[in-house]
Amino acid sequence: KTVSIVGCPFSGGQHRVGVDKGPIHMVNAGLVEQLRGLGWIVEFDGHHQFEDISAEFDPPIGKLKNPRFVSKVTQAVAQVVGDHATRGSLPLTLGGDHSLAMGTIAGTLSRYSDACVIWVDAHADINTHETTDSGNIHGMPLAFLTSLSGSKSLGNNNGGQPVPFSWLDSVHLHPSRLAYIGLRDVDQGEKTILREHNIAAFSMHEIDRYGIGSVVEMALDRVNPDRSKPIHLSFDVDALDPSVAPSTGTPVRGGLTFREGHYICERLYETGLLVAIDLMEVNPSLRDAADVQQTVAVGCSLVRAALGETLL
Ligand code: DIR
Ligand code: MN
Ligand code: MN
Ligand code: MN
Repeated sequence: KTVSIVGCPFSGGQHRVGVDKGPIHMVNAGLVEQLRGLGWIVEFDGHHQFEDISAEFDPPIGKLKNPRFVSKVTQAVAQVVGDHATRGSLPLTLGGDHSLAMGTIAGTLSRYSDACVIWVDAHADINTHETTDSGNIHGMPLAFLTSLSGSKSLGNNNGGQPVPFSWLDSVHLHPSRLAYIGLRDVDQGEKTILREHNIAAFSMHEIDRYGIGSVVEMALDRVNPDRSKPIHLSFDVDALDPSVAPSTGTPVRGGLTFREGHYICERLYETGLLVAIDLMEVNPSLRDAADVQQTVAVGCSLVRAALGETLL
């Protein structure tokens, strides 16, 4: 069993500097050795170098900020993740902001067209080009993946260059293949989308009511009833309570406990169906050194749980 670490020092999907340093900190904290300790063959040949497109050449399209840069980076990530998956290795993508999941999930779908997605986050990240308030693309990846947004919604003029996100036009994650766990800061337009598309969404309210054990089974029952389809786990560290993972760009109180976060990862590993993992939005520039160290350590620990670390 081989895991391929895809380090993505990218922050163009949101405005806070520092989230691009998340993957470097996680690797420096010893993640490669930790995963080898679990019996994995670990491939890691350095973090990805993304060719910058400066703001001057990347003005907003509609409300979307840095559209060309995000499109270019996520297209490259889709290729890398897809290649690892095709070789039979498990891609582990370290972010970086969550717009990267456009690339990771597109990559997973290129190898496993029937894959489902478990999205663990305080936020739904499914704003469209129309519903987004912030224009930050890290709040939008699922709209592009489900084709609620696409290059066609961005017009057809990009100075002779392909319109951003045209590479995603052929990618369609069906909304019935998506389940959320941990939501608690969902925009009004996103609530409408979740309802209209009948997307499986388990917020902190459901976790309080049923407990995390039941919620994970309920989520799997919706997207993977026979426990037979490949699973892509996309984990935004802000799903955890800010007391557990303080160093992240958009913390929201009332989040997952340390154990609830780890339980999700442990249970998904246990299914034997995990084919790709994302660990996103660790920002080592926010809060003090102890908070950063704690957040990075929790990120590594979630990854270990998703790759088979057990308590006994
Ligand atoms: C908000 C915040 N819904 C937006 N999203 C965040 O900008 O669209 N996602 N922080 O992780
Ligand atoms: Mn997110
Ligand atoms: Mn989030
Ligand atoms: Mn599409």
